[in-house]
Amino acid sequence: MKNTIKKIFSTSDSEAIVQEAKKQIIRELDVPSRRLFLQRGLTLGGIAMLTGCDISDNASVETALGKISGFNDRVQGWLFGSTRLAPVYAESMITRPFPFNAFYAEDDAPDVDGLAYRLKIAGLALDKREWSLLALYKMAQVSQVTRHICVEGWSAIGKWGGVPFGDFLRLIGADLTAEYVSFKCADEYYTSIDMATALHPQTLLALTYDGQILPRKYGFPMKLRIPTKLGYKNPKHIEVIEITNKFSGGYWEDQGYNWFGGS
Ligand SMILES: Nc1nc2c(c(=O)[nH]1)N[C@H]1C(S)=C(S)[C@@H](COP(=O)(O)O)O[C@H]1N2
Ligand SMILES: [Mo]
Repeated sequence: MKNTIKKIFSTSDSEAIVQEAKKQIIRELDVPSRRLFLQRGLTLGGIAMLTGCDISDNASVETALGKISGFNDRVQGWLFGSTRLAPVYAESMITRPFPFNAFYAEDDAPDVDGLAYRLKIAGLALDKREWSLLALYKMAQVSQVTRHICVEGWSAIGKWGGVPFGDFLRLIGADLTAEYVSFKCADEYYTSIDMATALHPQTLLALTYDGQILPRKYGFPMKLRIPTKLGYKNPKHIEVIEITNKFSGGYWEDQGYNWFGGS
């Protein structure tokens, strides 16, 4: 994003500025919203209206571009209402072996001590007691076979089991009118999601993978499995869950990935 802005600023031709801004805007939109725009006809005037910026001059291009990602979050929030279900698959379609991905190599995945582990609850919840792994395992579980889509260009079908996250949030007396739920992980990873996604019926506090206790590489002891979102919105090795009205971004989101990250 920064390089493109520099490129825009270094050109003196205003038509070139507009064209470059338009290309950047299209690149910034995720596939579903891009499709929507193409259907409705993407015009620069439309973009200017939506961002509230006149993008015909240099100074306002930066402001307009800065607003695109937030705008994209709102479009996606509207496109992917909390009732839209992700496709589910037959067990025979599970991808074996299921890929590992993280910002480090598989051998460096955190080695969390399951006995000492305590899940911490922070922010807007009535019951902020810590959870042992055993207490989590005792809760009613469901499982589902869904597709994980990574923004890096691969997807794979897997089977995750665990507690519907909405059930868990209700159980701890979370403020369901709060804007966000954010996650801190054992490996310095972090992300946050909107409350509608947290309450989505397919969003799981996942404790198992393919019928086994969640393996270390896939996020032991616990991850959030959100089949309506891209891979980077699915935090592994969760240590702290916070219910909050404060926006807190995410590991990849803070480096430019779209925050909503719908799939
Ligand atoms: N804690 C943690 N969670 C994470 C990541 C990470 O590096 N650390 N990477 C994310 C990304 S980009 C992807 S694609 C998935 C990969 O999950 P998998 O290893 O189960 O395939 O985890 C997501 N959650
Ligand atoms: Mo990813």
